[in-house]
Amino acid sequence: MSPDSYPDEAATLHLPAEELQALASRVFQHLGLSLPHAEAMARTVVAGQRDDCQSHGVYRILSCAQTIRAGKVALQVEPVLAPASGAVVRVDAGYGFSPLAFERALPALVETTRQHGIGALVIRHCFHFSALWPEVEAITAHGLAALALTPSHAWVAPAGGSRPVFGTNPIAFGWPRPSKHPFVFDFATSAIARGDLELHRRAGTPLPAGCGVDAQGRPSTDPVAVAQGAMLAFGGHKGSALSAMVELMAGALIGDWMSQESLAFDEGAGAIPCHGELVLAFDPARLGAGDLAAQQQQAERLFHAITGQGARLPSQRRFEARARSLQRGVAVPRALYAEILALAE
Ligand code: NDP
Ligand code: PYC
Repeated sequence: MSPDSYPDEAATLHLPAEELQALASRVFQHLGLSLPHAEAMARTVVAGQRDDCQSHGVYRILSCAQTIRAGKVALQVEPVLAPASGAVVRVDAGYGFSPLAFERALPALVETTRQHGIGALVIRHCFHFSALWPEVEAITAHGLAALALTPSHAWVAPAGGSRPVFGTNPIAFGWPRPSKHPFVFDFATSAIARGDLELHRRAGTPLPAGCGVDAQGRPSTDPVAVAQGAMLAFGGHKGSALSAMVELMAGALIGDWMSQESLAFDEGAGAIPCHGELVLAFDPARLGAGDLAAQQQQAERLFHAITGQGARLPSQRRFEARARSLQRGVAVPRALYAEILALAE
């Protein structure tokens, strides 16, 4: 869904991932973040850029900078991990950015999931700007399946309506595959992610049809008009219901804000959303009938039935981009690189 805004090789830099990581961390520290936050955030945005996820790659440094300027995010706060309670792991991000809270809680989530067969990680009070696939992928690296949900800001109208209620509310799922990249999907429940809408606005290109309505409720492909009106859920009433589920499960269920509350807290500052996240993990070795190899073979038959007819698995494009980035360096548009460098000055 990204606008094809970076096709020009002459306008693109290729940087080793380590160099981009060092730059992103330096910028975040210059903006006032503690070293652990800066490093965790840099890992997140560099992973997005490395995997050619333009709306959640290093472009996100600009929206994080805007969020910091808005003055609401805690820059030095240490996430507080509560003692494990049954299968539930809780971490309070203290109104800091989310990646450090996830990283700090991951070992406890893995341990509790191995113990109980299922684990729930509740992250509360975080500013959330990232894609969810890095999180579910990190969980699959431990041989566990994972599901992650989070609200955002109320930008999306329910099916049949024209006023924003839902966030762009992503859902990500990961399934571990021995000796292979995991099966991972991760998508907004809106027809287009807000990050991609912003990239269309920056590039001056229209949105695909069906992504939003203007302030009068008329269908529009103008990103500015849709930002003033409402985005639409993907798949009509089905995406709309999934989006409501995300609000409930990663908002009301965990006692944190939903997208309307996040937007109200923003008070027009244009900062990234502030709310919670729910991450569920499942241990196939504990939930199955005791033959893990058979379970894995069963899953592989499904994947083969997909790829065997020429269809691709989700994340295949991303993993191919990752391999290219590791070989040639991570592609970054020169103009974006200059904007990021300017933030370090
Ligand atoms: P896309 O529509 O680009 O991709 C959705 C998924 O479908 C990906 O896993 C993708 O894999 C896969 N896919 C795409 N095309 C095909 C195909 N032809 N066959 C099989 N699989 C396919 O994602 P979105 O634009 O909806 O979301 C982009 C990102 O935005 C997500 O990472 C999401 O987490 C993030 N986001 C974050 C929010 C937040 O609040 N933090 C809010 C909303 C979105 P591949 O990548 O390999 O193409
Ligand atoms: O792209 O919709 C989005 C988004 C919201 C918060 C972070 N990304």
